[in-house]
Formats: sequence, C-alpha cells, structure tokens
Amino acid sequence: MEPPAVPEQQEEEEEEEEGAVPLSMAPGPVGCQLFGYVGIEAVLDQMKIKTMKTGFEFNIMVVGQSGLGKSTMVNTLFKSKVSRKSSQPGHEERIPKTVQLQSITHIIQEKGVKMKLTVTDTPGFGDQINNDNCWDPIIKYINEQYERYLREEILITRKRKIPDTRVHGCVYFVPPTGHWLRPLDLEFMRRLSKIVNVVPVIAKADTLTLEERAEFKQRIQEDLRTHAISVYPQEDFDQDPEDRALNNRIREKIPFAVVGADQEHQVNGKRVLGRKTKWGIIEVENPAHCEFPLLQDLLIRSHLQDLKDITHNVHYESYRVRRLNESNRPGLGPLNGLPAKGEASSHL
Ligand SMILES: Nc1nc2c(ncn2[C@@H]2O[C@H](COP(=O)(O)OP(=O)(O)O)[C@@H](O)[C@H]2O)c(=O)[nH]1
Ligand SMILES: [Mg+2]
Repeated sequence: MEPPAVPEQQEEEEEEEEGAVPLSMAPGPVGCQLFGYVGIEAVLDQMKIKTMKTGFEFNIMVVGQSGLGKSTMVNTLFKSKVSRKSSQPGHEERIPKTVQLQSITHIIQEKGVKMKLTVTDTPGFGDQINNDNCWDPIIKYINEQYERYLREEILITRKRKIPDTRVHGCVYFVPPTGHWLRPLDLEFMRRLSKIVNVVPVIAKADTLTLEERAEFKQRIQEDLRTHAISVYPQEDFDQDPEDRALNNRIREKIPFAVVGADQEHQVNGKRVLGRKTKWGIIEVENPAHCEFPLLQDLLIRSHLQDLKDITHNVHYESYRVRRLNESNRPGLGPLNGLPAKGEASSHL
C-alpha cells in the first residue's frame, strides 16, 4: 500500500487560518502544527513490514458434543478457499478420529503475510450417562496455554517473541435440536466464556429449515441473555460507537448456522466444498446455503486481531493476575509459588 501523499496545499491554508490563535492556547490538533507535517502514519507501514517478517499465530478450538461435525469443520476450515490456495500442501487428509485433544497447524501465506493457524480439535462429550465435569479437560487445556505463556513472560531473560499457543477463539457447537439450549451446553458455555472468547454455532444446520434456523437462533440468543453468558463479540468490550454498531450486526446473527464438509463436488464446472444430498449439493462456502462463510470471515478476517487482543488483554490478564496473587501468598516466592509446567490449576 502506497503511503498517502502529504497534503501540502491544505496544510498551508490551515496554518494561515489558525495564525491568529496563540500556539500556547491552541487545542490539541492545532498544536501539532508546531512541527508541521509529522507523518505519523508511516508507523502503519513499519507495523505491516514487521508483521510480515515475523508472521503471527492464531489459535482456534472446536468444542461440543460428539458427532456434531467438529472434526469435519476443522477440515472445512483448512480446505476452504482461505487456506486452500495458500497453505502448505500435504496435511489436508490427516484428520484422524478424535480421541484426545489434537492440534493441527497450517502456515497460511497471503500477499507476503504469514499466519500460523492452529485448530485444536477436542473429543466430543455427552456420550456418558453422567456428564459431570466433562468440561474439565478442555478448561485445563485452555488454562495450561495461559500458564505456559505466563512462565515465559516472567523469566528474567525472556524471548523477544513468546510462542503463543493461547486459544483465541473457541467455537462451541450447539446441537440442531430447534428447541432451547440444553443445561449441559449452558453450563459448558458459562464456564468457557469466563476464560476464552466463545463463538457459538448451530451445528449441522442443513438438518433445519430456514424458519427453524431463525427461530432457534432467537431462542439461543434469549437463553444466553437470560443466563448472563457473554459470548464473542462481548458487549462490554466494544471500543466505540462504530465498533458497537458493527458488533451489534454480528450479535444479531450469532450463533451462525453452519454446515461442514470435507468433500469437493463439481457444480457448474467449478469445484465446490459441499455435502451431496438427494436433492442437490449444499455448498458450505455459499452464503445462500449456510453461514459458514460468516464464521470464517469473523474468525480469520474481520475480527482476528480483536480476538487476539481480547485474549491477551482480558482473558490472559485475569489468569495472570490470579496466578501471581496466588504465588505471592506469604511464604511463597513469586516463582516458587507457581506449580511446575503442565500442572496449571484447572478451575477459576
Ligand atoms: N448433515 C450434516 N452432517 C454433518 C455435518 N458435519 C459433519 N457431518 C457428519 O456428521 C458425522 C460426525 O462428524 P464429525 O466431524 O466426526 O463429528 P465430531 O464428533 O463432532 O468431530 C460425520 O458422518 C459427518 O459426515 C453437517 O454440517 N451436516
Ligand atoms: Mg471429532
């Protein structure tokens, strides 16, 4: 991107107009004219070049009951257009049956920017008669990543760039019952939303009619409100009215009604990712067919940096404060008080 040209003409005119105001009394923006044109926006180019050189990490996790299409969605994300053309080849077919937490990483390169995208697939829950504490392994994993980061951060000689394995977005799969949220899903999301950005989705949306999808969405939104579960994008963190207006539009559409697929089909001479049914092909990347494109857009395009910022400034920050307070208890040195790596406490 070319830096914008310096508007010299305009500046001179403005200086003349403001000439009568003593500079000491001049309000902020006029005060800048003391220095003439400063060119602060050049920092944008520097930030861009730095990001391009170092690349960045972005980590997503998929959570939900067994059989809702989580592993398929991981495949969909990696096979979709965003990563199809630019990721490292050869990893696509390696999505195994999920028996434990499993992370898959692709390096996606686009216009010189390098993103290390990691998606963590989790085993489904809900199969047992007793599902008490089924969230424990997942919450433990999320906290362990905070712990890892914290341990690097508090070292006296620390790395210039701390490897970031923290979960920036947790996609929660709601079963397409068309009714209300089940107590299990409510409780799980309530716990998750306290430590991570939760993005709920209606799984297997192709099993619901358009009316059912819309009604279910309303009910879920109502349910979340009633139970004070704050999913991403959280209202509390809107930065300004513009941000609020944009996020309000997203909040109306959440949870996205998604369909996942890992097979390609031929449609009108083009290869599309979709599910073949008796009645035709449901194209997952077609916004007229499902809301997978909205999910992908939110996560990987429009809100990627915001998800990372909230993770760092809010979720990680509260973990950090809590852990450091714990380790400052009398008799414990700040470092000695921390348990060994991997022993992070799993409860908030
Ligand atoms: N109808 C429908 N079936 C799906 C969808 N996504 C996945 N499936 C199917 O659901 C089954 C379970 O999918 P899987 O990804 O293993 O679910 P997981 O247990 O949540 O990881 C498989 O047979 C998938 O083909 C979807 O969006 N719609
Ligand atoms: Mg699975």
